[in-house]
Amino acid sequence: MFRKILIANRGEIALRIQRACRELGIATVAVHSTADATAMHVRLADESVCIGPPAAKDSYLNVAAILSAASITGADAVHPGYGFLSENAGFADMVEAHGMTFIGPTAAHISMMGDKITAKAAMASLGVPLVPGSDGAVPDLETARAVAEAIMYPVLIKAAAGGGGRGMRVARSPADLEEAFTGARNEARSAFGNDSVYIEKYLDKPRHIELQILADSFGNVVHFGERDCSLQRRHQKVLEEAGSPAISPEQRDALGATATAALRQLGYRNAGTLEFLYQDGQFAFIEMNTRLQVEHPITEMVCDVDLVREQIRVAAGAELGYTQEDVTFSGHAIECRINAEDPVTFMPTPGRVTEYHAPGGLGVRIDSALYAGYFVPPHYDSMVAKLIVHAPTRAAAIARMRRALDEFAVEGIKTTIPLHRRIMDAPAFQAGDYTIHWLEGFVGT
Ligand code: MV4
Repeated sequence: MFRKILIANRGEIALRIQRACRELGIATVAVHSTADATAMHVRLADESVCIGPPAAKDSYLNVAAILSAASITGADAVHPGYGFLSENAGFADMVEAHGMTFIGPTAAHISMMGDKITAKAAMASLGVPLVPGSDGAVPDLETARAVAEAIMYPVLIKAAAGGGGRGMRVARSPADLEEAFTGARNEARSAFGNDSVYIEKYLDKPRHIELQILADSFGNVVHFGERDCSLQRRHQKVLEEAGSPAISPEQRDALGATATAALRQLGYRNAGTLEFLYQDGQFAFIEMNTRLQVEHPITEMVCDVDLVREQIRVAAGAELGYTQEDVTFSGHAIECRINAEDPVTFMPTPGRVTEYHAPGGLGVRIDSALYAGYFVPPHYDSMVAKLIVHAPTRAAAIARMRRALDEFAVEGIKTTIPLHRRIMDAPAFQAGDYTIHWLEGFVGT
């Protein structure tokens, strides 16, 4: 097992990883920007190293500074968390080249999944269903026309290097195609430095459902069921549920069997998430995330598993030690992402937190690095807390979330707590009757 892990992240996820390390008896090294000198992840770590000025590109994305911090503190592994360098194959390579373990998949698997075209080709060859679309990259408008005619409009042009909705354009009819194709291509070139694009049939009312998997280095792969992440605004998830209100246990088992078989064939290891669109009773793979995700706690609650502990164990060369039959699902979990934002305009609201009181009681979990007196810096993501509830049924989880939101006190800055209260009270949410478009209609954007 590792003796010391450097955590290349900040905020709640740095704390989350520290907690797993502490329970495993592993020492922790925090890294921080000058803006985060008094942050909770620095205060609670065994050691800390300042790695640069506030801007993420100079600190949390500063590979040389992070590797130096790992070397001088004698860390034997690096956990990247989510965001920042977590899906940077070059960083994973560099960590390993410096004689340390990157807690995640191989650089080759990160690269394969980072390019959506190679990710889809790999999954298709292993029997995972896809949205109908082009066979790989679409080099020119003429090819785009032929593909669109074959799969029928509406179609979506997507960037191979995409994610977060950038470099994506809908063409509803042949008249839209040229502008969508050149628009997607130009946006992909400027956003990612890679103008490779592909085409899919546009699904108009899907749910966004993802499957959590975990693999060791011995070919053991298990899944921990699905999360429904359909409640999003401008490609930012707002609330997630495990399981999905739209999926039966039989559908979960079938999808899980297909996905785990595919990842076993690929020789994938560590944690990963397969993203699907679900519409008209069909799943279609769209992307894979090769890291721990923000919403992993809801899976932990329904499966009673510590996913970060498992990531560390398998990275250290341990076997999973259990099989799919040992994974059980109990009750329902919901996560509300609490952002330092105006709940109506969604403008970020950095500033001083003057009062802080977290809810508690049965089935309530808070993952947050907030404290009374903390100054929320303006330089990073606005998510400041995750409120997670677990209860025997979905209705009981909604009731529990409602009362936990009412207990939650964050003063001095505006947060999205009032938005989550409105969602809990919405009949469509209570019925589980929503797609990826529902929230944007609900909040009026
Ligand atoms: C789609 C789609 C409809 N049809 N693909 C958006 C981000 C990217 N990761 C995948 N996205 C979508 N791909 C086809 N063929 C609709 C979206 C989409 C979406 C997907 C998941 C969650 C939120 C979304 C919001 C808008 C569009």
